[in-house]
Amino acid sequence: MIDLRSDTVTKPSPAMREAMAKAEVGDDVFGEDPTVNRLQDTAARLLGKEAALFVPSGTMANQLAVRLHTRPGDEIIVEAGAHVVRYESGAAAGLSGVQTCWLQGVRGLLAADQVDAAIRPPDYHNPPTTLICLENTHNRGGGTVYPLDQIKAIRKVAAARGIAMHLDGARLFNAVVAAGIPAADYARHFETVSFCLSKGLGAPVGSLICADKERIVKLRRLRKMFGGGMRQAGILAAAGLYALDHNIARLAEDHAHAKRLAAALAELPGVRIDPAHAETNIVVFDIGETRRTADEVLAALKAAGLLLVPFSKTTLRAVTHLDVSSDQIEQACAILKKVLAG
Ligand code: TLP
Repeated sequence: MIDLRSDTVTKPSPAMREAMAKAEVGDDVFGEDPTVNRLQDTAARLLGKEAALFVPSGTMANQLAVRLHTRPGDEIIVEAGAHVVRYESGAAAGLSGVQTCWLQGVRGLLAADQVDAAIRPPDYHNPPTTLICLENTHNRGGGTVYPLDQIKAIRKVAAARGIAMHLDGARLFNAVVAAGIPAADYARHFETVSFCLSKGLGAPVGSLICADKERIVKLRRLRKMFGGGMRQAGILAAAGLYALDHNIARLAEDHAHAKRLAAALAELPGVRIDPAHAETNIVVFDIGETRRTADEVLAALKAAGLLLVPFSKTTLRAVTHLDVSSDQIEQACAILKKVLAG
C-alpha cells in the first residue's frame, strides 16, 4: 500500500531509533532532560529566537500560542482553512475562550489590506483583535509557501495596531527548502513560531514553539496547565535532533515527488489542478468533473493500493514524505491514471 494520506504517517528509521535508544534523559518538568534542552537550544538557534519549548504536538503548540496572546472574549484573525481553527477540535474557543475571524485567502494566503480591514476598531461593542495567525506552508491551501513580502506587509499592519502574530510553521522547513529562505527570516516577523518534527521531518512525536525568553517562561507554565509537561522526553527529543540533522535538505525530494504527481494528475480527464501550485509536498486536486465523489474515488484508489484523504466532496489531498520512494511515486501515478482515466 502506498500511503500518501499525510506526512504524519512516517515511521522512525533504524538510525533514528538508535539515536532515541541512546538518548541521555532526565525529568524535563524539572528542566533536567539534557536531550530536550539540546533540542530546544537547537530549535531556538535555527529560528533565531531566544528560546524554545518542546511540546507533544503541533496542535498544542498552536493552542498554547492562542492562550498566550489572548484573553477570553478577544478575537483572533485566521485564514479560513487554517489548521488552528479547522482541525483543532474547537480548542481556541474551548481552551482560550476566543472568537475567530476567518478570512478567505488565496490558496491559504492572506493579503495585508484584508487583514487590516478585519481588525476591530477600539469600541466596547467589539472584541479586541489580539492575534493574527498565519500558516506556512499552508496545508489546505495545497502546501503553499508564504511569500516573505506578504508576511512583512501583514506584520506592518499588525505592528501598527499592537497585535501579536503567531506562525503555525508545522511545515516551516518545507517552505525553507522550497523558497531557499532561512527559517529565521520568516520567524523574525512573529512573536511565536511553532514547527513540527512529526511531519515531513520524520520524527514520531513532537513540536517546538519558539519565542523570546519571557514568553517561553509563560508558555512553560501554560504547557503544564494543558497537560503537556513530559518527563524523560529526551527519547523523543533525540528523534527530533536526528530529524533536524538529517531530514531537512532531503525535503527537496518530497517536493520533486509532489511535482511529479501534480504533472501526472494534470494529464487526466476531469481532474482540475495547476501543477505550478505543487510548491512543496502537498498536492490538492479536484475531481468534480469526473462526476464521481471523493469517497468513491478514494475507495477505488485504496482497492488499487493507494491511500489519499478527502479535502471536500470533490477534492483530494496527496502528501509526499520520506517513507515513499521515487518508484512508489511512479506506481502512484499509474494507479491514479488507472482509476481516474479508466
Ligand atoms: N495536520 C494533519 C491533520 O491534522 C490535518 C495533516 O495530516 O496534515 N498545523 C498544521 C498546518 C498541520 O497540518 C497540522 C497537522 C498541525 C498543525 C497539528 O499537528 P499535530 O498533528 O502534531 O497536532
